[in-house]
Amino acid sequence: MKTKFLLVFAIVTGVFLLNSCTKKEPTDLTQNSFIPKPVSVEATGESFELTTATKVYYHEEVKELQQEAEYLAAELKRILGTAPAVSATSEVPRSGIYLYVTDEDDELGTEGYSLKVGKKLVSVKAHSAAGCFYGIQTLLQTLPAGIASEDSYEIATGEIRDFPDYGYRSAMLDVSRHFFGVEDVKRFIDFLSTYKMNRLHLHLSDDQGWRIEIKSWPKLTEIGSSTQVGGGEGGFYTQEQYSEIVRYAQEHHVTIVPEIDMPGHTNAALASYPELNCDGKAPELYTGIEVGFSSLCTDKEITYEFVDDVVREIAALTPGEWFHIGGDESHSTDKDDYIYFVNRVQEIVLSHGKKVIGWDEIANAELVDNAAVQFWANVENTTMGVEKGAKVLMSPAKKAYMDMQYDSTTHIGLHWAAYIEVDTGYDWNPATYVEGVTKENILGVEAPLWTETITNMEEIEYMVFPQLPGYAEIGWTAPELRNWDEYKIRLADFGSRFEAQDINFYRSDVVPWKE
Ligand code: TNX
Repeated sequence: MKTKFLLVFAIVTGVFLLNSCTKKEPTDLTQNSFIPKPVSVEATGESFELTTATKVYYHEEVKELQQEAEYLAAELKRILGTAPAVSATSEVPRSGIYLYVTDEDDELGTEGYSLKVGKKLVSVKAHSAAGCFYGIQTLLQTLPAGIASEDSYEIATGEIRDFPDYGYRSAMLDVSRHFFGVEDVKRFIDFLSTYKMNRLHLHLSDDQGWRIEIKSWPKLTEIGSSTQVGGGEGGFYTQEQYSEIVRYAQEHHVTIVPEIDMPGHTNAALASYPELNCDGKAPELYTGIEVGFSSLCTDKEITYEFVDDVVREIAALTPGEWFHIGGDESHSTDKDDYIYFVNRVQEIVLSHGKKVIGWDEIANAELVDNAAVQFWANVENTTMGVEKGAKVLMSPAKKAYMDMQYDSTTHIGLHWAAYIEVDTGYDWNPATYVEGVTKENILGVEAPLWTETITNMEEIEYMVFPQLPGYAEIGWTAPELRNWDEYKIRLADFGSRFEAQDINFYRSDVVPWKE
């Protein structure tokens, strides 16, 4: 009798235990970790079952949504092992995942979205394809990061409503000090878009290398691209390759902002064309890391013909509205010459249909309408820019420079501005960081990665993770919703995602990573 009872007991507990192991149903959407943190998350206590039979639908009136639906299907294939079917529909489906665009619900704005997870239907609603793409990113964060391990997953039901604090959320990659090929740039774009960043600033020229083909000035790449810091072989993008980057970025709702740094940081151009030098002599190519020694000759007309050709060719390949003219650290250009040069170059940029952005030093010139200054170090320049009517892109070197070492033991990176641990990088508010520069003056936030010490993708990853998700959150999530102690817990949950994506990240001691 007793043994029989024990046996029944064992079977019942066994079945119960087995059940609770195989069917883990998450039922509280608010327990998920999202980066950037959404505006609001409400749970409704049930779950949606995602299986290999789940279909992805998009509203047929909005053709661009096909691309978003296919993107989602490809991501789900990574997780489920097979890609769900994608189809256009004119009606709200009863089950599956449904993407649609509407002009209702003003609060969402151009890039916001609402993600509703019901028991049978997941719907992503937005005003634009970009908004749907961001809803998809959030949906993907409710699922495991990795490769198929089960053939169905439960997603907790509820609603997420979300929209960004700033419209310009950016990172910069310096491809001049060390050159990075198209595939590396695409991976970098993946990093940005996963965290809802929407601009990639490419630093395409500097003393150490000219990195984009200019058909009217072919020696820029024949000579000027042939090396890099440390003397490696360098490289450049053909115009076709640059266009491929632009296209890939567009598909991920990222706009490329090209930078040609001038009048300083131009040794590679000066070495390629002697006529751009005041003394008519080409300097040697440069592979060191000093700054501030080179300048285009600001009183030769050929300089402006050169700038006009370069801006015209790049602008024609760049659908985005901004052109970055650099303008930093022109220590070997006389101040009046600098102002004269920046004034003329701004007009050239406007004549090719682009808006002007430059490092904070350009505020010393007369700024054209709609110009933006990028704050990196100098508060006076930045407030002068604001007084002249410019918007500010916030990239304080002490907070947002991804090439700064985490601490004195970091084996790559610089520390001229600061050591930037993960908490230091996260814990600041762009709208209060510079006295006199308020939210209304700010275009957005950018985290630059300079590459004097960074030579390959693994090193990029180490400096960019886990910092980049934090900068993305600073751009997306309003400051009243952010605090480090809560963020670090969410960030810790992302460790397994970084691993699944094979990202070589810095396991900072200030983040409570899971085993
Ligand atoms: C300053 S930031 C520079 C760059 C360097 C960087 C290294 C800026 C506008 N100029 O030329 O690469 O420091 O951190």
